[in-house]
Amino acid sequence: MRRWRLVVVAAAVVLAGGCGGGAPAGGSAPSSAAADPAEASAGPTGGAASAADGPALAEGAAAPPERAADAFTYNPALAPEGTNLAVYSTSDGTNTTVRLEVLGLLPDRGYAAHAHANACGPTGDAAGPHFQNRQDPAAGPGKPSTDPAYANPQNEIWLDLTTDSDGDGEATATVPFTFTDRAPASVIVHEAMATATEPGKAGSAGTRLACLTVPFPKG
Ligand SMILES: [Cu+2]
Repeated sequence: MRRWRLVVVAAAVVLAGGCGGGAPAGGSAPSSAAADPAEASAGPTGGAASAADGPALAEGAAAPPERAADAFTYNPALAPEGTNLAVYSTSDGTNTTVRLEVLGLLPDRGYAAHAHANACGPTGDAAGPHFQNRQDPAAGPGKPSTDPAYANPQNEIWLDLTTDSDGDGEATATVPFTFTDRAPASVIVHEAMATATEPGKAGSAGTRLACLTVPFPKG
């Protein structure tokens, strides 16, 4: 927790400098300093702090596919270019905690988000289906899992969040499994404001707005 006090000081300096606005387009120092006011203002919620103690597994400012490397926006109207995405993950050997931090999405809006099976690519589809710990045998290519027995936030990693007035937000998910020879490879932010849970629609969250490739460690 000591780190957070330093971070708050750094954030205060940044804000005093009048740099509280949109997402930084580049440069790791400003983006990491700006990433932390959201963290500080949201406060410690549950296991969020423990997932934050290490470095981000992946972080990047979203760019259109023709210029993106690891962080993509497929819809700049809803996920503006420059939106900063950062993902953290820790495991205690039994559970896995994943945190998503966003900076610079639209303000005061819900966004559904999940860990997906594949890395990001030129289109949102490249990331494949949601990562599932127990894979739904009824799902397959072009046929997403919509059975709540599999498409649920204990078997998948759901990171739905609500942004603040600056468009910043975060979500933390703790799931009762660890990664094996299979691990997710990205986090997708969707158009829907929350992930559906009802049978036949479970896991659905609308079009894919943004994607961050994340090298989640395999077990
Ligand atoms: Cu998703």
